[in-house]
Amino acid sequence: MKAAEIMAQLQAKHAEEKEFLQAAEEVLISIEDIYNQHPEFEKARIVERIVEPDRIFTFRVAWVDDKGDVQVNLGYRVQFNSAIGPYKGGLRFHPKVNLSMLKFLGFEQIFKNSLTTLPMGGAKGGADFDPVGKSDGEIMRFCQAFMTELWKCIGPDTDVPAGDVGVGGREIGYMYGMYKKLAREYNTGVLTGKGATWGGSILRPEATGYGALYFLENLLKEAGKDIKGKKIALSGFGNVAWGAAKKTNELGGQVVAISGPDGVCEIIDGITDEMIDYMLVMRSSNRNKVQDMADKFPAKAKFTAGKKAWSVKCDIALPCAFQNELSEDDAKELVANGCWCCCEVSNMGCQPGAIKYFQSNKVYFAPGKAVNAGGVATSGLEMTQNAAHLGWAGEEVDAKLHFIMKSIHEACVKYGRQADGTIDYVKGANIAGFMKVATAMVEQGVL
Ligand code: 2IT
Repeated sequence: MKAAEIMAQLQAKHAEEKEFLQAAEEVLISIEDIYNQHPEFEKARIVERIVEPDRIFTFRVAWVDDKGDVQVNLGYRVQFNSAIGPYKGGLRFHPKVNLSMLKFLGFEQIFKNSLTTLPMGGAKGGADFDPVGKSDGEIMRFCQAFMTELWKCIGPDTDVPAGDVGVGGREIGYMYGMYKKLAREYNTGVLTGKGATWGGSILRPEATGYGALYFLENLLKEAGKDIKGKKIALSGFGNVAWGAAKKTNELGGQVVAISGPDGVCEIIDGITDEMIDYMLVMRSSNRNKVQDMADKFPAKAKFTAGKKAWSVKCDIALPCAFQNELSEDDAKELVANGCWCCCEVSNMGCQPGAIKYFQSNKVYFAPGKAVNAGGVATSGLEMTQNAAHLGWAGEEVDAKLHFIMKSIHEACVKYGRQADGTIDYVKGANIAGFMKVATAMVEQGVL
């Protein structure tokens, strides 16, 4: 297999799908050498098959807004790969959602889910619906309309969606309600990220951020370092940034920045628990403005319009918002300001030029599919609880999450250790995730 040749074919076939091509290229370059040491992969054309989804559903979502006007959105579910288990992955509601975005996210999910140690295939879905400024009633009607199509594609043992950008506990609740009504099936395991009183994992809301901090702890330990007193810049203020901020405080780090589409809030003397709680209020307001934090806590947060979190001096950068949110110029600014570690918590949060710049400047860098896998891993634990009709205490879920993040870190080290002793976490994560899926595909025949 030659990564460049496969990429040329993909470019020709899917020229418009920039994000998907970016995600595919990173994986193909990482796995090229090890793939070519396995003739059984080449014989089974694993790479040609793994880059095409099993199937894609697209559908119209029509709903009525508060003014009585009809709105029309596009809904999707990309079922990418089922080699190691039922399809699993989030739903994203965002005006920029398109097939390229969901194919990149579904593709990433294959390897991420494989890294979790749990049996889950890869999928992603969503809609080009913009939650900003929508009322609770509009959110409910949209979620219900979306589910009137999606329900036929999913099921507790076939495909299990969850939240992503724009989809949290409230949306999962509305979608589950409509699923239950349409399917006349009362198995809560069809969606994860549910409310804690009706089958949700106690720790799912925190899990992506907590898992990322556990991964970071493992990375720092490997590097002979510690998180205590380190300045951490986070981007976003949504569910993922919230969990990361909570755990940073608990472990003795200091959050120095959060951000939003409107700009950055520099946090003076670290974020407080009250401010972390306020992130939830800001999110549920659907205003999407980080300036609200500075308005509420003027002595603690200084807002600058139009700037990113990467303009604030820090030791460790944690992108927690959106793909490609950290550019090569941002990486240069971070490094010039003394940043020496970056863990992607968002999916593909760093542009390829930023990753190259970090790696060539000896900045510890780890990719989203390893760092943020605690979210989907906890979804996997939620599925297990639902299938067994029981609930686990938060401590039990947390212990399992700790173990999973440690295992993911070990897998990255195993496959990413370079001749000079350093660890290429991008290569390590991609190879470790790929090997399991490729082996399963070979064993299951040509499909
Ligand atoms: O990107 C992700 O891993 C998620 N949005 C979570 C997916 C899940 O099924 O919990």
